[in-house]
Amino acid sequence: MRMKNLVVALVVLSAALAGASEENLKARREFADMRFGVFLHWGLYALHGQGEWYQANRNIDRREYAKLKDCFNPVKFDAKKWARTFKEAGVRYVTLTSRHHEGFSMFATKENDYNVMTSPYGRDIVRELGDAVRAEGMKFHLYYSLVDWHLDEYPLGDCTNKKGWDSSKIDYAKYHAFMMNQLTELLTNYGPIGAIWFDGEWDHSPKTKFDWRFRELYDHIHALQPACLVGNNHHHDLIAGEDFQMIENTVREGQRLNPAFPLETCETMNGNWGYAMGDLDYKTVDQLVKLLVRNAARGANLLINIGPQPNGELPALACERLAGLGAWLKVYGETIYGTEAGPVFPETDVVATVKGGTTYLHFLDPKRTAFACRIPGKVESVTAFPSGRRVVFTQTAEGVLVLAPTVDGSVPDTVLTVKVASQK
Ligand code: FHN
Repeated sequence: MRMKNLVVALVVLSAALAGASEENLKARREFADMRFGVFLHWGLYALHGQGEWYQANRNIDRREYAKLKDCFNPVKFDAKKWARTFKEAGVRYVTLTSRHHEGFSMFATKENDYNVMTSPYGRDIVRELGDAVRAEGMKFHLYYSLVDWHLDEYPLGDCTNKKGWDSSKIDYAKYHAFMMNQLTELLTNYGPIGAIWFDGEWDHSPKTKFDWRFRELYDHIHALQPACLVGNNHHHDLIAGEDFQMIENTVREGQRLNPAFPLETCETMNGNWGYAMGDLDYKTVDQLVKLLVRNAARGANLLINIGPQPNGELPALACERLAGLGAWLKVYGETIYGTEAGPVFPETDVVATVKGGTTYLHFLDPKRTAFACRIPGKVESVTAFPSGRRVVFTQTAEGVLVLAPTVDGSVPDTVLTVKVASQK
């Protein structure tokens, strides 16, 4: 059975076991084709300009921290402008923190008043961004924290800031109901949500065997929106009810992955998730292109993170990098979107993506002058991408393809298109 058929069979089998709906399976396939998303970590923490863990890292009393709500007023936020920036960058979906560990909701929740509607800004950021993103033809996903550094009911975990906590009020049943209700709000009031991205399971170490009651959360999401994908940043194998796997920071050799499920890896564009005014150490466009290509070659979407500023603007450096990625994708997108993982060439800087009978070889080292690799099937032609110029090749009886590629040092990635004869 060919690789693609095997993957499809595994998807159908695992879906049957997990009871995934047709809409959900379709959404998984579409998600797997997207390859490029933007992650947005935005909340009260932007006001400090020191990342989203500021409250916990500095052990700030949560009642003092909560006063930031009265200063949240990102007057320069323009959802349509953000959405155009992402669209131009070739982004296919946007994942926004609806509520991060600090507990502040970026939407009009009725569950508590620690939310954007009671801040001076008083506008529903989830609604505005969701509408704008969908209007540009992209999908809208929501990050949702399992950890809450504000609510008394949240059961203190290993990483939780304990200052200002009344631990006599801890009540997971109540907190679980709070999450269920907020998920109802998010999945009934904001149009189609492409995915819910859970984060924070690691706050309770496996030793404590804390029961998050995930299945109830997952089933609730699927009951409200069957096509909404569920992912959980728990850093271990998928559990029943999850629809995609995620890895924080790039996929590495030897990581255990389940080929039956779409894969996403998230990465910071600088060194922080939330806005950090002291961190201008952004990856270059060249590095970001390589990251995107390496992820695609492993069958993963890249979810690249930006921390929006407290005034409501995206950092200029982030926009510049997005524009660079967009310019690259306009030319090379065909070799990334809708592709699958290609053959692996260990210990080389050459990676591959595959679409049907076409293999795209990506040469990521500008100094490489020759290359030999094993390509499954009989090679019919090799051409430079995008020029279409013919490249001389030989293929041995053992199926080894020998090339003398002209690597163009002025681009981050020299691509060759290898067409393989269809197999009967
Ligand atoms: O604690 C969070 C962190 O702030 C950020 O949201 C990242 C994104 O993957 N996830 C957690 C750390 O694993």
